[in-house]
Amino acid sequence: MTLNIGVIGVGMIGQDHIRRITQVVSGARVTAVTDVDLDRAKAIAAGLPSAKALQTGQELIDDPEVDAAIVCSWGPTHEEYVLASIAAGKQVFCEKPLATTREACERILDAETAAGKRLVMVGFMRRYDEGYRAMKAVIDGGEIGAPLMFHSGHRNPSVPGHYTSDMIINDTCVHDVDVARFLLDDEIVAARVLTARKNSLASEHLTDPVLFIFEMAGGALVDVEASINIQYAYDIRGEVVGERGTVELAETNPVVVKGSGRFGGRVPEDWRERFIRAYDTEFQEWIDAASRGESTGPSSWDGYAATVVCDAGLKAMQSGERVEISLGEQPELYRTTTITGPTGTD
Ligand code: NAD
Ligand code: ISE
Repeated sequence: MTLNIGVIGVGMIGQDHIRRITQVVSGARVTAVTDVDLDRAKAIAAGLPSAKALQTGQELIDDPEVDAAIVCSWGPTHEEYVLASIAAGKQVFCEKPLATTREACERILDAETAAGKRLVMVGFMRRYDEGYRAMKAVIDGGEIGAPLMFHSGHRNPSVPGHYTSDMIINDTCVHDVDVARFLLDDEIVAARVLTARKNSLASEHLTDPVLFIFEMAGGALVDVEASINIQYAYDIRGEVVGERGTVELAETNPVVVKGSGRFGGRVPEDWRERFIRAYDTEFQEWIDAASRGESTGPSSWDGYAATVVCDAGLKAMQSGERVEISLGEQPELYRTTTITGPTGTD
């Protein structure tokens, strides 16, 4: 079966996912696209063999030639399209964040639990990265003992002009929040944020860099160093310190180059390059599951948890205080597939 996909929002990542569906992964094709910038949607559709440009996201979700939707529009618009997909009974892949407020995420949890089956997957692609998967296998295998600390480094060379001061937490660190829950298989119960001396290369309105610190329910500590104007490259780091050993992400280069009295390798330019294989795996797993009418991967609960932690992070950044986090009771629907399982289906 070929899964017919409709794409809502055809900006940077929407176009990258269309390339992936069309040229890299198997079992799917793009049959419809939409964007508030309709000319952009028309231009993208014109370059595809079987896609039409539609006026709105709702029209796309209702279209009989769309089996499943991908939401790649701006964060505050995600809730509307995820809810519409659930109402239509269609599988939906939503780029992070699931939604930008706790209340919006709760409305999605309520709609999905009322539907009685998982329909939503959230685009936390780090769970599909070979490095993070290998780290998790080491932790789960017990070799380093119980994990005590996780140091995460998230360095962006620059950010787009529309990036606001809150986004260092809810657009950038949201990935570290999810990967901490994934690696440590635990929920976050408190957060604080320290701001360092400001990078003079950052725009006036941005806070950069920050140290976002979480306490896990089981007592482990996580520190995330986030930089958004570090110029030199897109550099993602991670190290888990256990009771009797450590595990860390290796550099991603297949070769080391020596010359002119130095040795070195390439550091990725941006997230597209660093996580290219992770996005491919993420999409193949989603397409395979959606074609069977099933869900897989990071759930609405994972999206909700990440948004609630980021809300707390924003409060902590503004107040300078430690902020406690309570997620409330996890609905039964999500109990089998949260945190640990990017590959489990239900
Ligand atoms: P972008 O600005 O390049 O593209 C967004 C597109 O959505 C634009 O073309 C815009 O016109 C369109 N749009 C906005 N509101 C819309 C609406 N209501 N209906 C239809 N189209 C609408 O942004 P981007 O970098 O592609 O990011 C898009 C989403 O993907 C964001 O949620 C972002 O956080 C996420 N993202 C995820 C990753 C990742 O690593 N997983 C990387 C980049 C972006
Ligand atoms: C971007 O939206 C992403 O999701 C990238 O993965 C992240 O590294 C970057 O900071 C975000 O702006």
